[in-house]
Amino acid sequence: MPLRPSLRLSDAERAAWEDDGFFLRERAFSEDELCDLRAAAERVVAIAMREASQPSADYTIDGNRYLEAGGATIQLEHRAGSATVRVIEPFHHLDPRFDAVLDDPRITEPMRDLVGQEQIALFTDKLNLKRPREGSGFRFHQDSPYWAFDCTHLDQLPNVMVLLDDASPENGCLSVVRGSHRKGLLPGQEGQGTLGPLFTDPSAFDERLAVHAAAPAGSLLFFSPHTVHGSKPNGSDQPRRVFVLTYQPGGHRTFKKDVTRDVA
Ligand SMILES: O=C(O)CCC(=O)C(=O)O
Repeated sequence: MPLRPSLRLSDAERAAWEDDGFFLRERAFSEDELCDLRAAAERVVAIAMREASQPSADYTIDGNRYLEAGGATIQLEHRAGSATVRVIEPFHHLDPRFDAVLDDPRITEPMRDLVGQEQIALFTDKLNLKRPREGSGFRFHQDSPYWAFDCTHLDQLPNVMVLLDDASPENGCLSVVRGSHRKGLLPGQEGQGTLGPLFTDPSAFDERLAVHAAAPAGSLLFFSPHTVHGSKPNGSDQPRRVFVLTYQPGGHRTFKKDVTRDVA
């Protein structure tokens, strides 16, 4: 008998991955680890804000502001004039705690099964913050269209979202659409701004199949690059902080930088 249960996929998880395009592992990280990770997340935000005072680029797309600084793309909150950070991609290089988490077996063991290879590498990493009463929503989309021009192994880019706070519909947890991954890349929206084509055409999936990925802090949501997902704004007094890691077969460069970050 093994001393601890295998971290690899169970039959039920494999079936959920194929049928639904996602599955959840609740409370994979302990409260002590979460304290540590939340503190690291806030250190990353502080570094990003400091770096953002001298960005190498500062631009607006469809009304949202982006800064290139500290080796990352920093997206600010959508409210006009806000200086609050909404997304940092990539972010793991800004704190050693996050570089270490990339090799955590609770993440990488299931990822080897989902990528379909023993040797895996990081593809991209995002810190997504929704501050109380300010955190903005994200319309339904797939991740695969964002990556389609830069990657030839689109079907081998599984995501894991690590919840740093309890996530609920009130604080803007992710919604995932059951079975929406099955047809691969879906059409985007026309006439909805520059980024419109990256948001999934509502007639291409059944929104009634969307479920809230509400779960306690420390939980892991694994989801396919083709799974349609989105989230509502944070209307609550509680933060909703997460980070999302995307893996790929070993030996390939990351999405935003010409470096390879193989998993140990
Ligand atoms: O932060 C969120 O709720 C949405 C994030 C998301 O959809 C993404 O990073 O692709």
